[in-house]
Amino acid sequence: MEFKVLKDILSANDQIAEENHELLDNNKVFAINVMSSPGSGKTSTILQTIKGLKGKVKIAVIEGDVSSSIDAEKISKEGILALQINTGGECHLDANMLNRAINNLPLADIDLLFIENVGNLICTAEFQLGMHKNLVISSTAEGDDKPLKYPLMFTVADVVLINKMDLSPYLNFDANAYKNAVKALNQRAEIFEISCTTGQGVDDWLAWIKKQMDVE
Ligand SMILES: Nc1nc2c(ncn2[C@@H]2O[C@H](COP(=O)(O)OP(=O)(O)O)[C@@H](O)[C@H]2O)c(=O)[nH]1
Ligand SMILES: [Mg+2]
Repeated sequence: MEFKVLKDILSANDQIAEENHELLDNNKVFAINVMSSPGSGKTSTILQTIKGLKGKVKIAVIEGDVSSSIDAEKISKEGILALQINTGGECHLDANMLNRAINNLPLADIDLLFIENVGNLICTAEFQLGMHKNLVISSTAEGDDKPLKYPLMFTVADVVLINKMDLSPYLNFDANAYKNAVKALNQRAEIFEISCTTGQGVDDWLAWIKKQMDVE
């Protein structure tokens, strides 16, 4: 019974996710759903991307958090449109929340839309939002076993970033073990090693986005 209820909720969600996808496509907005555990570097990655693509692409950000608008304020300070969704306790964004948010955005003036999902590696992966790509971020400080512990997250990823590479000399993060674990779940996802603090590897990540969006 419980299973059936969950299935019904998910199929209703998927229908709205399809609507979201169509709405974004009709307005030529490329949208990325950013997922990770709290503190891996979602906001930092979005800020680095804004810095790298400013003047080339028009960016907007939807911030999903259980509460507060701290991240939306950080984005707004860069002169970028940021919309905050507070889930009020829910551990993930769903397609309906996104539908309301994107209907409140000036889509015709946006090329690239980031969705910063609620920080966790479990339920965020279960809810389709209708975005174009799923970005999953891990940081070296979390350990290299996350793909083994949270397989669904890494199965739905289209691209994976290993952030905080500047800290790796102080940690025992085995990048090869991590990458092999991701590849065992998902052959499709490209993996980049970056540091939002030093800027290491960020150009490779920016090149990936530019390729997806077909911009120079
Ligand atoms: N050393 C180091 N710290 C980082 C890096 N990226 C982010 N941080 C720090 O990690 C903390 C969490 O980052 P944040 O982007 O807010 O993570 P979020 O919760 O996933 O959005 C902040 O204090 C950042 O300054 C990095 O590459 N290296
Ligand atoms: Mg954040």
